[in-house]
Order: sequence, then C-alpha cells, then structure tokens
Amino acid sequence: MEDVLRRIDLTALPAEQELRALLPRPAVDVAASLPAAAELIDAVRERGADALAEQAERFDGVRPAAIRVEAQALADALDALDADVRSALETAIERVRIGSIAQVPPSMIAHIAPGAEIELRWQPVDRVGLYVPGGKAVYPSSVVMNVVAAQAAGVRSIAVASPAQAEHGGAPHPTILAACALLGVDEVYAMGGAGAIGALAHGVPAIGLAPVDVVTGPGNVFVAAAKRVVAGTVRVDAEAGPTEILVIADDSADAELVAADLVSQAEHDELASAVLVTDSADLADRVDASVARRAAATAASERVTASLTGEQSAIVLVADLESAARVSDAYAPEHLEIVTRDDESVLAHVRHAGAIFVGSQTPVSLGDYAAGSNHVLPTGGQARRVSGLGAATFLRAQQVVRYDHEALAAVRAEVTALAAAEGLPAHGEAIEARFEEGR
Ligand code: HSO
Ligand code: ZN
Repeated sequence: MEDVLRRIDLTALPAEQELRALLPRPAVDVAASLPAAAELIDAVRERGADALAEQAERFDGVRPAAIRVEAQALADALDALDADVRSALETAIERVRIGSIAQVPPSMIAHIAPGAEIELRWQPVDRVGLYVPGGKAVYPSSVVMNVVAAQAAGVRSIAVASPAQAEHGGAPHPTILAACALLGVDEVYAMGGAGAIGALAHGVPAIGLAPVDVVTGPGNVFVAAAKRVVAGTVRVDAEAGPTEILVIADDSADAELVAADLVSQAEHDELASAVLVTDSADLADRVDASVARRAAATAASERVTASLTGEQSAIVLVADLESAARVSDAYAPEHLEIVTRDDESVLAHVRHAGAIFVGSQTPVSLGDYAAGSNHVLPTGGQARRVSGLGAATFLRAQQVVRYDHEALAAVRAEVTALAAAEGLPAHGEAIEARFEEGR
C-alpha cells in the first residue's frame, strides 16, 4: 500500500534554517485582508448596530433580531442542553479552572537595599471580549477555555461575541449560548467577523456595549486581520491558524495510539498538520498503516485524508531522539506529544511547543477538553515567541515602589548625576528637595 504520510529522511540532520523549510506551514495571507477588515471596523465605529446587522446579513445570511442576546435566550439554551454534554462541560470547567488559577503568579517583593523594595503585583484587566467563531466548527470547549482563563485572572466583565446563525433565527449557536450561561456570562452578542472585533475593541454605545481591554479568540482570516487592526487599541491574543500535532515516538510506542492521535487533530481541518518524528523506521511503517486504516474509516474521512496527505503532514525519520527534539524545536508545534522509553529526558531537550503531552496516556484530545490545561495555543511556529492562552493573557504586572528617607539618601547622588547627564536637572531637584533643611 502506498504511504499516506510523506516521508522525510533526516537521519543526517540539516541546520535549523533548513529544517524549518522542510515542514511547510499552510500559507494564510492575513495582511491581504487588512484593508477589508479595517473598512468593516470603520463601518461599525460609524454606524454601530446597523452596520453589525448589515454585516450579519451579508456574511452570515441572516439579520439578527437583536445584537445583544436576551437573558431569557441564554437560560433557554442551557435548559435545552443535553444533560451528558452539560455535565461533561461542568467537569471541563472545573478542571480548567484549577489549572488556570494555578497560573496566576503570586505578588513578589524584591528587596533592593535596606528600606527599598519593589513589589511586583498582578492585576487583571477590567473587561475582555471573547470571540467564538460560528462556521462549520462549533466549539463550546473553546468558550470554556477563554472564559475560565479570564475568570481565573479575576476579570470582572466579560463579553462574548459569536456570529448570528440563520438556522437559529439570527442568534448565535445554542450550544455556545448554553456554555456562556453555564459559565455565568450574561453579556453575549450576535455578531461575527471583523465587525465584531471592532465592536468589542471600540464599543457600540447605542446598544450598551462598552469597549474592552483585551480581545481573544480564534476566527477566519478576516478576524485575524481585524485583531491586527485593533491591536493598537486593545491587547489581542495570538493568531489561530490550522491546528498542529507533532509526535516524538520511538519503537516502544504503540503505533495504533500514535496514529489515533495524528488522525484526531487532522479531523479539524484540511490544512491541519500531523507530523510524526521517530528514530524507528519500523514504527514509521506501522503508524502509516494504522493511519491509512483510520483515515478511511473515520467520520470525517475526506477532511482527515486531505490533512494527512497534504504537504504540511509527514513522517520524519531521525537518527536519535535528541535529533527528534531538534526537529520539533525548529517546527515549534502547537501540540507536542512525547511517547518514548524515557519521555522526561526527551522533554529536557525541548524548547519550543505550545503545549507538551507526556506519555502514552496523555493524548492531545484530552487536553482539548478536560486535562485542565488550555487548548488555545500558538500555531504556525508562534510557539517560539508566545505562550498559549491562560490567566496571564488577562493580567498586567504592576510595580509598586517603596523607599524610606535613608534608602533614598543612599542613592541620592546617583539619581542626581544621571539626571544632570541627561540634561534633566529638575529630576535631580525632585530628589534634592527631600534633603532640604527643615524637611
Ligand atoms: N485541538 C483544537 C481545540 C479543539 N479540539 C476544540 C476540539 N475542540 C486546537 O487546539
Ligand atoms: Zn482538537
């Protein structure tokens, strides 16, 4: 049988720059959508709810009866939610809450000198806007990941935006509404795309939508472009591209489990990336055979097959597991799984990954829902430079500076000298004033 996943032989490991080029990422041209996104945002700034309703009609095929979702609609959606799904969501919420609260750093005090200290304290932003896409994928789990992280940070005011759905009378998807209700979020708007991002960032006074400080959440290329447009006004999270899984495995790994995990993320998108990096040609063959069977049998067979046979997916053969870690680092995957004889020593070599799943009993799909970790993670190599979503996304570090007179005296001359050197004598005078006779 022909291979499903293309093979890349890196038993002779090239330099990092070359490595990066070997696993191409699907190209998404966000910059090209900037003018269109800016225009949609401007329309919302100028004409508020009218522009949002027009944009819903144009892009979602329905004019929402009201942009702000009524409290009753949220309660009704929760009532109608399947009992098993509800209790599963409750478990997910509980676990992600524990994981998120643990991410809030405690205040720290640095003692600089006697009588001189700097406290570093973490403050949540006041208000955030969370975007939930409404297209082919409806992910209440993503509502949980965004909202719980913000709540754990201590954010007091949370607004959720999700596109109007024609088949739901112009309201957002009922499962999204139910998840909001379960999380205690009562401010939900039927609005989508770039206009929704603009509405959250700048506010829409006529419908009581106040501007937020941080906008997070995935979306299509227009949403990504809109986040770039408003980035000067609000904080935004990383851009969400197609999902990625990279598995580092040796011959001790169960090929069926590795294949199942590759297929699980390929299920998201034709452009999703599934990569196995292994030092065992035998495991590579067994995983490929299993992937072929699973791809043919799974519900989203076409999408999975497109993802696995795409340029972005592959099996990479390396000489040893240290090389596997280097390949993974060059790629900087959203999700990394390590399934080897000695996972911790492989982990010790890894630097760049959004989240790392260690051992055979920790599949990525566990993390997608109920591990207690957050599933909003950097894709497209952004893991080199940014963290996944978490409480920290909604926190600001604040310095609180405390000096007494003696501590100020100890550094008086230095401050005055530097102030003079910068041609800012009034800075030095503010120090000297504290040492004037009679003070
Ligand atoms: N694996 C996706 C998250 C997700 N999976 C939502 C299922 N639902 C990106 O990390
Ligand atoms: Zn997933």
